[in-house]
Parts: sequence; structure tokens; C-alpha cells
Amino acid sequence: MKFDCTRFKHALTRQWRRFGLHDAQEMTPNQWWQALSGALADMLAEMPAPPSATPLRHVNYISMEFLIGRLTGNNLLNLGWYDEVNAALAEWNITLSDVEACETDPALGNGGLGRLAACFLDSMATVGQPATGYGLNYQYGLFRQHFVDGAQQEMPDNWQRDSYPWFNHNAALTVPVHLGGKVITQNSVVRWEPAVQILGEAWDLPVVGYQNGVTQPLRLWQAKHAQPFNLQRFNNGDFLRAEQPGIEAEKLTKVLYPNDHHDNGKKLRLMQQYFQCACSLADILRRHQRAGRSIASLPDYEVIQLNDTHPTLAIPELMRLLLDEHALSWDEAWHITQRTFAYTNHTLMPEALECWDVRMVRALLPRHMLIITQLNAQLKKQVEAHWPGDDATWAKLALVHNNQLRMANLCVTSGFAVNGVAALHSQLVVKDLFPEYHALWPEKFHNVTNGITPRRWINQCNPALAVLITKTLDQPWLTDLDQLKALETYADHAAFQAQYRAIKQQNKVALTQWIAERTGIKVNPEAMFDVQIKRLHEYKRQHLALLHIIALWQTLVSDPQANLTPRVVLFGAKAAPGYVLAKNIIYAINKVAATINNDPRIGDRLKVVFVPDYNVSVAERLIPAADLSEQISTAGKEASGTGNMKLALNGALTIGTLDGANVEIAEQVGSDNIFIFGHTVDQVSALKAEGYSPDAWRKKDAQLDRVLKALEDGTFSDGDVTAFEPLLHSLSAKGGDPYLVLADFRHYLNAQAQAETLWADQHGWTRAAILNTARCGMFSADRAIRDYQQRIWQAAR
Ligand code: DL6
Repeated sequence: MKFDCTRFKHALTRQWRRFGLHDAQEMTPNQWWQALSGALADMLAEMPAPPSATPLRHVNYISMEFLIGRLTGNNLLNLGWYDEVNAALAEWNITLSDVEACETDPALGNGGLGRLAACFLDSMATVGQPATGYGLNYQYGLFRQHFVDGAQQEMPDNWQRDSYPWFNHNAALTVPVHLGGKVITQNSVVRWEPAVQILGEAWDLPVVGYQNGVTQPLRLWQAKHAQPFNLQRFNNGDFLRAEQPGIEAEKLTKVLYPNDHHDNGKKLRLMQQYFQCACSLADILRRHQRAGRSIASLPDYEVIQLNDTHPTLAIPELMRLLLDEHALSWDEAWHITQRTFAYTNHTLMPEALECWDVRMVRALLPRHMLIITQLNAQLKKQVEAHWPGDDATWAKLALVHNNQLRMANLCVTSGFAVNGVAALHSQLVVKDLFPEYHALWPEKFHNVTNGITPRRWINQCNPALAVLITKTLDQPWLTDLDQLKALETYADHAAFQAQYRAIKQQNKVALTQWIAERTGIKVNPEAMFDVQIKRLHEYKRQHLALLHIIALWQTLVSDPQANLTPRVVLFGAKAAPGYVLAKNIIYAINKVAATINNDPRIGDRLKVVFVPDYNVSVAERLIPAADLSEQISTAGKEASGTGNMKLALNGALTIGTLDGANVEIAEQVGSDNIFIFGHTVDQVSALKAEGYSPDAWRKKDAQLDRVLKALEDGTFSDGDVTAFEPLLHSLSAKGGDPYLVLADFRHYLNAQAQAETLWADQHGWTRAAILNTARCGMFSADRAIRDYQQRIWQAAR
């Protein structure tokens, strides 16, 4: 797609006139960002749609989260217009990078699952897979994180939904959604009489394929009331209640993940889930029928990929539409439904497998609950035929059990495919989570190892490395990441090594400056940058990294001559507001950091920085500057991880357990170029089976004992011996150390020592880093999308 500078300037002019300005020179930096993005969005909207006759089924990717990151630079790079726009802006003495710095980071997700969804949209547009992303347009994202004396404080993240220039409000697509009420059966005809109607507005963001002319929508639904304002109440002086209907409806898409520790929060989340599903289903059926296709042919043209169980209600919603609106028989409706849905599992953690109180579902969705009850009865017959009289098996497989509706069971039963997100995880999905379902329907189960888009995670975030690769390879590689393999021959090449190292160094210097501005902490860019960035969760074991930091500090204090590698340990993570232990781990890291960073005996040899408010843009700064990538979850707990892939691709060496996609990263990069440690999945099970005792591990390791004592005795907390109570409890005999931190401590320290040995040999380290970049081609999201196409979406039906 060629850049048309005249059209661009016209579009830009229209934007600043909208601000009521006469001249571009009057714009503030933020207005520049608004104007530029608005102009580009207009230009994209005016572009002719690419030819639509494709034999491929259209993918409808429904996800509660899309962590899309900043769009302006990314879209320009994908359009291939970055340099031209930069040149055009120079006429006003503006640089694109200054404009990009003003951009807001849409806070429409929480972690890996939402970022994966964003990578997949980019790849679907790039590989030519017709697709629509369906999500919710939350007004407030997760939260903005601040630290007060080291403790996490959450502030609302009002990320500017109302003035986000990339949005196109597609008013023609508004759909009504119903809730509550009752079901009436007359002459065996079932009718739902809902109590409430809400409108779903379609707010579209463009997903731009990489230099191929494709733009596809990410459609985010926003809740509105049909009559948000009651004039009569207002005229009667009842001003507050006049706005009530609008407020009630709009709360549905107000916040991402409302606190679900109380019933109102849970109900709101359930309503969000249904609202999203109902809007998306209406849109999919409308598109299908507009194309003149019969309802029976839906699965031939459309597939609905459920990103985890959050959009499960799409299943009974489709059944309802087919039965009640299209008057199909139960068998016809079920036949269509079963061939339409595919489900991706992203977690084995029992507490993350969604269940809903049946009474709550029935109150909100009485018709859907009736359908689910019928599906449950149908499933019971199948289970009974396979395992006659086996109540225990039925208790595991039932959709409804003990008044709980199990969303994962509904997904597995009702779809044609189930996949895990890394080889190990997919094996565990079959072995530990759904063995009986696998026995019933082995053909449904697949693995699709996650991937990341190289457009954002190297081209955009690490432009100097992208230029070096382009200069070195004679093949296009950004859409064919396996081409990176050819870099292997340069791993020992002195000139290439020097350039590769210089780029890393330049990224580290840039990060050093940014850290100083953001946190006031001065770090040494020559030190090893040791990075752990991911959600804060006990299983991810940020506290294991903390124990190592304390051990390093104690060594440096007791032996000032100790030959340790200078290190900067960097964390980025948000803890869920109600997750006491996770917040205490953040607090402990910050308190330890404050002690170490201010210890004059330590100087530049060890610094610890917890970067506040970790998000996609922060990740884009940290990843290109990382030397060591911490992937240290307990084996069997991390489904995949995708940060591990981004870091390895950008030349950070992984220190990690044999968990999630680390296993495949190790296979790809080779055992000499990764530091693997810790108990394996089988060893973890064995240890637990024999009765794991954290105290026994503490007793046999004097260094571990010293580290824990320093947390217990107030060394890092101004003498307050209770400051880290939740953390210490978790690691104690009482807490049981459920994620085996103490059992892996010694292995981890040994692996860290190996990393220091290799760091001392800068040639060897750079060689390993280059081989990481060269061998991470398989972690492109393009490959993941092609796997989905081959194994699931376009497989013989
Ligand atoms: O598949 C994307 C991502 C994985 O890389 C992470 O390993 C996994 O923890 C994450 N899962 C979730 C599950 N949330 N729920 N429910 O976020 O998915």
C-alpha cells in the first residue's frame, strides 16, 4: 500500500481543524498524537477492502482481553509508512518518536492471555487469515500501579476510551442484549421473556497486516442504554434517578475484571461475559446471513475460537438463537454448534478454572440455563454408555455439579477442538485435566504452542537489531521468522558479534536513562540486566528470585572481595488487588531493593529495580535491554509463557525450569545456550507424594536459612518482624511452600552461578545470545496461526 502524502496532509488538516486550531504549530504534543492517529484511522477506513472470496473459514476470536499496546507506531510500521510519515512531520519540526511518547497504552488486558490475543490478531491479518477479534471496550483498564513505601497502590486507569483516536464507532452495528426475566413454555414452545434490554455498541480498532493491504477489525462492545436519560424524572427534580438507567447499563463495560470477591462483582463479571457473547454472536450471524448463506452452513464459513472459558456463554447463546430465533430442532442446533466452537485452555490451576453459581446464572439467563440443563442430560447419557454406573466419573464430567456450572466442561463437550498452549501443557491438559474427555473424544485434543508477533516484538521494540538482521540476511524474515536460522553462521563472527553487542549495550543505556527518570535509581549499564516481567503470582515465583538477591547481598556484605557479576535485577508485575500474598511479595522486593540500593558497601555491584506500572510499552523498553530472562515457575504450573519467547528472540539467555514453553525454547536454542534448573513435573509430583517439608530443605541449607532469617528479623523492614508475614508463612511448614521455592533454591543458585561463569566470557555469552535470536523462529505467532489453521480452523470438517 503506497503512502499518499497529499491525502495524509489533508486528513491531518481535518484533524487539527476539529480542535478549532488554525495552524498545526498550535497543537500540543498530545494533540499531535490525537491528530496523527485520527488522520491515519480515517485513511484506513477509506481504503478499499481486499477481495473477500477466500476458501478459509472466518475466525471469530472472542476474548475478554486484548492487550494491544500502543497502536500508532505499530500500525505505521505494518503499513510501511513510518519513514514517510516521519519525513512529512519534519515539515512542522515534529518527530514521530516524540508524538509516540504521548500515546496512551490501552489497558484492555491483564497479562499473557490478552497479549497473546493481540499477537494473534496481528498474525491473522499478516498471514491472510480472515478474522474478527471480539472483546469489550472497558472504560477503566486493570489499574495504574504506584508504590507507596514499597507497597502497591492501585489507581483507576482511565485510558481515554472516550477520545481514543483509533476508534471507529460503527453505529450501524449496535445490537440489543437481554437479561433476566423468565422462561415461558406454551404448547411445547419455549419463550424467554427478559426483564432488561441493553444496547451493545461496536467500537472498532483496525488490525493492520504486515505490508499486505489487509486491515481487519478488533470489535469492542460497549454497553449503553436505549434511553439513558429519563426526562420525566429530571423534570420532576429527581436529577440523580434521571440518569439511573444509563448508569446501570454502562457499568457493564466500565471496568476490566471487577473485583470478584463479593457477589455483586461476580454478577457483574458474568453479565460482562454474556454481554460480550451475545453481541458477538449477533454480529457473526448477521454477517453470515447478509452473505446470503443458510443458517445450517454456519460452520462451513465461521469458526468461533474461545480464548479460555470466559466467553463460554457463546455456546448456549448460539443454541438459543438457533432454537428460538431460527426454529431449528435440538439436533440440528446441536450439530451446528458442535462444529462451530473451538476452545483454548490457558491454565491448569484449579482455582482459575471458572465455575458459576447456577442460581446466579439462572437469574440472569433463565433460557440459557435451561439449555445447559438439557446439554447436561445429553452428556450424562454418553458418559453412562461409556462408564455404566460410574458415579465418580460422572461427578467429574458433569456440566453442572454441586450447584456449580463448570465452564471448561461445557467448552470441551460443545466444541470440535480443545488445545493447550505449549507441548508440555497440552500433554498435562490430557493427562491431568481432561483424561476422561480425552478417552471419549481423543480427536478433539491438540497442541498449538503459543507465539509472538515479530513485528512488535523485534521490529518495533528493537529497531536497531531489526536493521542488523535485515542487513545480514538476504531474505525477508519478518513474515518468515525461520529465516533467522541463517544467523547461526554469524554466531562466532567477530564483526557481527561486535555489532550485536553494541545494539544490546545501546538498548541498555537507553533503559538506564529511562529508569533514572522514572524511579530516580541510577544503574550501571555495564552490569548484567536480569529481568523478570510477568503477572505477580505465587507459582511464577518472583520470591525465588528475591531469595537469590538476598543471598547475593549477604555474600557481598560478608566478603567484599567476592567475585560476583555486577547485576541489575529488574522486575515488572502487577498483583491482583485482592491477592494479599502477591502484594506482600512486591512489598518485600521493594523493601529489599531499598536496603540494597542504598547500601554504600554494595555500590554498582547489585541494584534492584521494581519498575512501576508494568504494561506493554514498558515491556518494549525492557525486553531489548535484557541479558538474562527469568522463567522460574514451578514445573507444570505455567501453561506456556510468552515473555520467555520475546526475551529469547531479543537475545536474552533464559534461566528457567522445564515448564511451559521453556521446554520448547530449550529444545530450539540448545542446552548450552540456556540455564535449566529445578525439579521437573514428575519430580514435583514425587516430592509432593512423599510429603514435602519446606523446613527440611531449610535445615539442610545454611545459606537458605540465613536468607530467610534476614526476611524474618526485620533487616529489610526497619525492624518490623511482621512486615513479610504472608510471604514467610507461605514458605513455612504451616504454609507448606506449595510451589516448592525452597526445594528449588539450591538448583537455582547453581544455575545463576553458571550464568555468571558464561557472562565472564563475553564472546561465549554473545555467541549464545545470537544463537537464541537465530533459533527462536518457531515462536513466531505466524507459525502458531498456521498451526491453528492446519490442525483446527481449516482441518477437514
Ligand atoms: O496462553 C497465554 C498465557 C500463557 O502464556 C500463560 O502461561 C498463562 O498463565 C496464561 N493464562 C491465563 C489464564 N487465565 N485465566 N483464566 O492468563 O495464558
